[in-house]
Amino acid sequence: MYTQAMDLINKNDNDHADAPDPVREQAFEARIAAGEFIEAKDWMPGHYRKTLIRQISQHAHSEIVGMLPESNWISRAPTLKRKAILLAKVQDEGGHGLYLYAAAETLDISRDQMIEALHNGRAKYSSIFNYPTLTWADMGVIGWLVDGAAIMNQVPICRCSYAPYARAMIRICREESFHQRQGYEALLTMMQGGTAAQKAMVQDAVNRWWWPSLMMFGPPDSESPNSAQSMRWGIKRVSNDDLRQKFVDATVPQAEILGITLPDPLLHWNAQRAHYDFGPIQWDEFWRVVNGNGPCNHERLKMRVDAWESGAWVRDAALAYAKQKTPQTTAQT
Ligand code: BYC
Repeated sequence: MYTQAMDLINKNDNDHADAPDPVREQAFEARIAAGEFIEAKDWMPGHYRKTLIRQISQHAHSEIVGMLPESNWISRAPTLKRKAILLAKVQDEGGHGLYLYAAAETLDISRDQMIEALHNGRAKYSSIFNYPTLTWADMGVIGWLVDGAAIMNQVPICRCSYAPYARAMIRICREESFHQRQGYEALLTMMQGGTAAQKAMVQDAVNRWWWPSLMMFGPPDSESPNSAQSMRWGIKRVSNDDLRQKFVDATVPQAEILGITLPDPLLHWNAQRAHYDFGPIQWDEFWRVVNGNGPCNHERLKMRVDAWESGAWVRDAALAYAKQKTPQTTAQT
């Protein structure tokens, strides 16, 4: 069984973790420098713990909010096969959210606290999920570009210095890889055997998702306030700009095979750098979306809050049932 529960925080050890402790801090930094993994029961500086809670909980929220744009298309999938694949993918994303909430809980924060932070706007989730899914081709493009960007970003996190997060990411990345491939295969089917209208639908979806996918990697390194410390601590292993470049380099040849045009007139191979150059990203748009003013921010958050409120009776019933069951179980063991 997959669990994070074996590594519970040693409360006494971490109660005062946020207070400066130069001796322990030095030992911690030495462990990080030696490439050791940190477990939940180990001492860690307060800032390391807070940075992890911020990143892991935002990652978990992204998975859960990320279910919404795709679930919109489950009932409209063109074939039974595509419907089964999409259902499985959306279900996987729910699972990813749960692994990640469980990983964050090892840092002494409750799931209710994290959900509350999402609902009141204190916690972020990925900018990409604030764009609408207008056609069936969006399902293929989300798999190809959005999950493709997610894998590029998440594979290095499998080596994150915080072991419970790293372990969760190993399983998530395996599933993300299937997500990316099913998206690419759906697009290939439309581009190779589809009608002119279907091909135009794919091109339109690529035009709308390309730039927001590049924004997923976060602001440029020079404007990323968290990167330097997160890289030093091995929470992030590769910088925002380097991951973005790797993604562009990997994606351009795939676009050529698909026969679509990426919507960037400045995109070209730079032999000197041995990388693709690409045009400027509209960072104003990125910050607008991150700060709550994208096309679907309001709708996405409302759906999450409504689902939480209308599901309250299920949580209450499950808790009441568990309470009723507990003495009986204890008596039997
Ligand atoms: N959207 O200093 P920076 C998925 C925020 S799940 C919104 O570079 P950091 C998928 C950032 O949080 C995709 N906000 O931050 C799911 C920070 O604000 P705070 C999610 C963003 O943490 C279902 C501020 O901007 N993946 O792909 O060093 C289906 C400054 O940024 C974004 C993860 O969460 C953004 N795009 O680096 C399909 C992976 N970018 O927190 C697919 C794990 C930046 O200081 N997370 N911000 O208020 C990471 O790798 C890093 O957190 C990031 C940002 C690269 C995202």
